[in-house]
Amino acid sequence: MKKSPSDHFRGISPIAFEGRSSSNPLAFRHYNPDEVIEGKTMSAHMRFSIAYWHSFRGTGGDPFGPGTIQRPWEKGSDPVSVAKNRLDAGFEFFQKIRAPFWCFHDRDIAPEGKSLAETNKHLDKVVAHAKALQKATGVKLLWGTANLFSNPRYMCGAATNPDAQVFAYAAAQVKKAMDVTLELGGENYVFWGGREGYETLLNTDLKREQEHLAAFLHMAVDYAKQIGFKGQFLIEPKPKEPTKHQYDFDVASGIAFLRTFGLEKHFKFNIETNHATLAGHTFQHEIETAAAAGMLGSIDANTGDLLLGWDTDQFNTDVRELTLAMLSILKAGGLGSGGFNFDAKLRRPSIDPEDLFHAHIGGMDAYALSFKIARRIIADGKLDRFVADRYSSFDSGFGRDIERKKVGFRELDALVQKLGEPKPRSGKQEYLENLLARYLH
Ligand code: XUL
Ligand code: CO
Repeated sequence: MKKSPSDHFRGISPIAFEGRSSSNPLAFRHYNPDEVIEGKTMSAHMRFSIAYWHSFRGTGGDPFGPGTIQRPWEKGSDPVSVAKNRLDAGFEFFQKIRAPFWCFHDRDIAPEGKSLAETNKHLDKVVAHAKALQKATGVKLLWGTANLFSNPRYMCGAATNPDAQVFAYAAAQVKKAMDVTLELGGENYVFWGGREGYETLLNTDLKREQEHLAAFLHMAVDYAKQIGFKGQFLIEPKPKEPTKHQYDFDVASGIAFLRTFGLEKHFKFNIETNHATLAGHTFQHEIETAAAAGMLGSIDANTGDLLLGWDTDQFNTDVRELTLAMLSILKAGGLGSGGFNFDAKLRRPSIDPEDLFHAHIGGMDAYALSFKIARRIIADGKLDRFVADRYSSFDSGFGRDIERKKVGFRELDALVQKLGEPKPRSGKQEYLENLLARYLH
């Protein structure tokens, strides 16, 4: 491992793998980045990424009180030098936690200026620093994105704003965000439309707004071609929060939107666990829906709270949920250029720099363990055989003719006159839940 250029997390060494029997809270028990599985290191299998906005910009503030989290490196003579010091601390953390990737929004890494031109200048200075840090540490950019939701100009949306000048501003911002993502070798570019939706239909032309969003995404596709950006575009669905209704509600509505506007070849999905829950789905449901359309791209790894109805962005240590997700991801052939990005934040009272390590160690270990369990389940084949057998009536005879579109209602009517009532067959859910539990415990 290359040496970190700073020493902000004093007293914490790079996290080592110590195995299941370890009781060291600052060690991995399941994630061994260097372990080789099927010719690839665990690090390359998992492609873990750190979300800069939560881990280095989130303050711990909530609507009822200010920030709490302590970040001794937040100093410097001007906002750009503070941003650079923070980035040093960030890369030190990425290295010490053994994450090969990071992700950011444009406004996370550099301060806004008085004009777009000044903001872009700030961004260029910080991006040059980030590029040097990437080179020095070997940490790479999983994806970049633009923050089109914090600045008050976007209060009524960015690409779906009723004011064409705001649309234009958002376009200019994404243009620059794509430039810097390319500059830093980003493997993907994410669109999360937190304000692309509405608060009330009383003031909203829904059809026009959706058309504008599609026009915006087409412009992004065109611009990527112009600058030679070859990374994968990803839509990150979320049903609500901050807007009452978000157009990229879930994966299924995202697929319909992309296909309606001829964008489906250019986009895949970045699926976030907590967003799935807010849409009334399981994490696995969203993964399966994207995979079925060949549009599974990347994961924003987090979870919500069972008893709270908002996006709490917690670290996920639920091995059962993650094993089911991993099963679907592995069966879909993996995430390709995507990865597992910890879009998760510390709880407000978790104020020590060390807490950032505990949080990520827990998340990484849970994912690594789930990866191994899911591989065992697949190798065993029992679950797959059960499902294959359940549909086996479509493998031959008239079942196969149905799948091959060789028969219609007339033929099937004649068949039923002959065969009579189908024999009922148990779905065996409880048996399967017990089978799953045997792999987990
Ligand atoms: C918000 C969210 C975003 C996106 C990137 O819920 O998940 O942080 O991941 O804009
Ligand atoms: Co996210």
